[in-house]
Amino acid sequence: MGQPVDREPGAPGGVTGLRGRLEGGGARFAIVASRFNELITERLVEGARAALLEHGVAEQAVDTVSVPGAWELPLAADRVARTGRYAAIIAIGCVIRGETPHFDFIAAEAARGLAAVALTSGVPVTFGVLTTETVEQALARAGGAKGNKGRDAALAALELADLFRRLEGSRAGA
Ligand code: INI
Repeated sequence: MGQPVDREPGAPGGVTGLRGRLEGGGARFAIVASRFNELITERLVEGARAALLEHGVAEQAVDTVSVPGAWELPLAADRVARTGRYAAIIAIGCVIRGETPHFDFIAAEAARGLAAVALTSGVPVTFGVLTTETVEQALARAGGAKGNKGRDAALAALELADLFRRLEGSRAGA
């Protein structure tokens, strides 16, 4: 018998609900982070790490993998997913339009590539990659007035990891 499925009654139309909890104990997580715009990405990494630890993940259960830029995130995330060691991967990066005419290519390929890794591997890959017009907008989302997108991505990773653990614990017809 697997873990009991948490069914939430009262959803519209009598549909039962299933939602992951923010409980990371026992699971391993990887943070795959790019160093480009490192002042920003290191804050996103710290936000992600803090969120994981706050929700029961052991310090030794968080591995951080560093790559040069957002372009390299999908391939690195793919390699990490293939190890089979992680309940979820948090991708961290920062692409700022003002700094490159390549913005659209880098931002779009990072997003497309990371989504593809999640779909092909089945390992949740959450998106803590900022795509902003200015450094100020990025700073605001890296622990400033607009929160910390690294933290948000870690919370999404915790939720999906628990959701999938629960789904795997359920049985057809149960
Ligand atoms: N990488 C980023 O993560 N953000 C950027 O804003 C950026 N800019 O501006 O060019 C950037 N470029 C590097 C790129 O991701 C690769 O690391 C590089 O092209 C080597 O493959």
